Amino acid sequence: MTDKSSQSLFEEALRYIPGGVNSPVRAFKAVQSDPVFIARAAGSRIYDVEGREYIDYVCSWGPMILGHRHSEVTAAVQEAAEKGTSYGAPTALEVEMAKLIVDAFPSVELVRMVSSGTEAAMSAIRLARGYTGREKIIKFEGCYHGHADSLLVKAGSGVATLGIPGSPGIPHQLAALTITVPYNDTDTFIKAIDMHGPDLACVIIEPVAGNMGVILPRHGFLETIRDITRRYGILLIFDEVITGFRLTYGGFQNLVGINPDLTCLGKIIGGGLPVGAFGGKGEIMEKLAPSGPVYQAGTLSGNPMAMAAGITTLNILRRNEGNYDILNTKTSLLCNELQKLFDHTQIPVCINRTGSMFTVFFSGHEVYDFAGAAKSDTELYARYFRNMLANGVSLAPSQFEASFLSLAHTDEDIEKTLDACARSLKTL
Ligand code: KE4
Repeated sequence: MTDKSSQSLFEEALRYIPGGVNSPVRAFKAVQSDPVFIARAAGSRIYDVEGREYIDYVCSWGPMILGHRHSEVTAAVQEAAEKGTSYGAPTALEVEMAKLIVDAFPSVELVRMVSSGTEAAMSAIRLARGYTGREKIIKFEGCYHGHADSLLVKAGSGVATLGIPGSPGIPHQLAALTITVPYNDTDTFIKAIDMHGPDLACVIIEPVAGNMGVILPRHGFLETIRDITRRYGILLIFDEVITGFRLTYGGFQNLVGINPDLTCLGKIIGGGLPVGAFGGKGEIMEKLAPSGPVYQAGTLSGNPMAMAAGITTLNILRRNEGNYDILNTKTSLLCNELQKLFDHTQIPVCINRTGSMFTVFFSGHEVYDFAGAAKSDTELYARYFRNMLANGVSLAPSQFEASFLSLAHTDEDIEKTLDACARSLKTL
């Protein structure tokens, strides 16, 4: 373990890494803090380089559903490493992972492994464009599908109009092919279809949004999207990078009985190692090289260590169907008790939860789209985050992220979290 502090490590990191981090949200800018450098983790806890212990609700942004350093996952990775770390050739592990995914997702007949959620979404969109011969896509405001150019696009001037770059470096011509629609806004979605339907290759959506904070689809929203896209020959892509194996042993699609044409996965299926996947109908997936003309590739796709970690994680989730009830019950208890604490202090919050993912929005209104999420008091969230961190609880360092429970979170963890919250609210 390093003998350096988070502060000294951050100062050094800034000399070699843009912003001192390898992914922006870790810089804690949204909560006006300097980042905490983590030395190790086990179960529901993470430990910073100065030895401080935190109850962890980030869970590496979703993958650690079993908790950190699960003994069987660690052993599987060690065993895989003993055989070498990468071959650049097919392995039995990739077949086993593919079979697990196909067996868990009725909508998935073939699946391709990649190394990140960004790759999964980027590749799924290229496949949709190649399969349909069309170029435009629809995404939803506040949904995040990784940082591929076509997806870092924000709504144009009017609603459902052609997109504009959401970041420097994205060609306007490309951004213009992405139409952004408000989440849960069926009328505007239909308007966008009326305007662009014959030119649309796909619609991509987080069936439960996690990247503007947790936002659930309103009744009929997803069903309408599925019905209309089917009628227009537009591929429907469910981005289940977060929700895949988070809410049930499969996807949110299993719970709502909707079959998208393509599904993106990541996070949990890698057990904490770099992973992504996209899969769907065989006739679509067969268009991918080498069976078809749509090119997609990856040096470390299906990496044996990532497969070993992911397969072990999925097998543990699968062998006890009660796991999801445990996760849901614990998260429901936590959120209900958090609500009571906030109600007691008259601080208006909207707590959105499904399964073991949740967000405390510092807003007095129901939050059902990005505009609503954006009305949250992010300053207050930042103060809450800092107080909770000081009280030994690690939450998502942004109002617009999801927090997660793992199977390692105990009733004692929940109690300690509620105590930390009560103390944190006193000095908010
Ligand atoms: P990655 O490329 O970060 O593996 O996955 C991109 C991605 C795709 N789809 C969804 C629904 C996602 O949530 C993500 C990534 N999630 C963020 C957190 N909300 C990753 C954390 C980060 O960017 O550091």
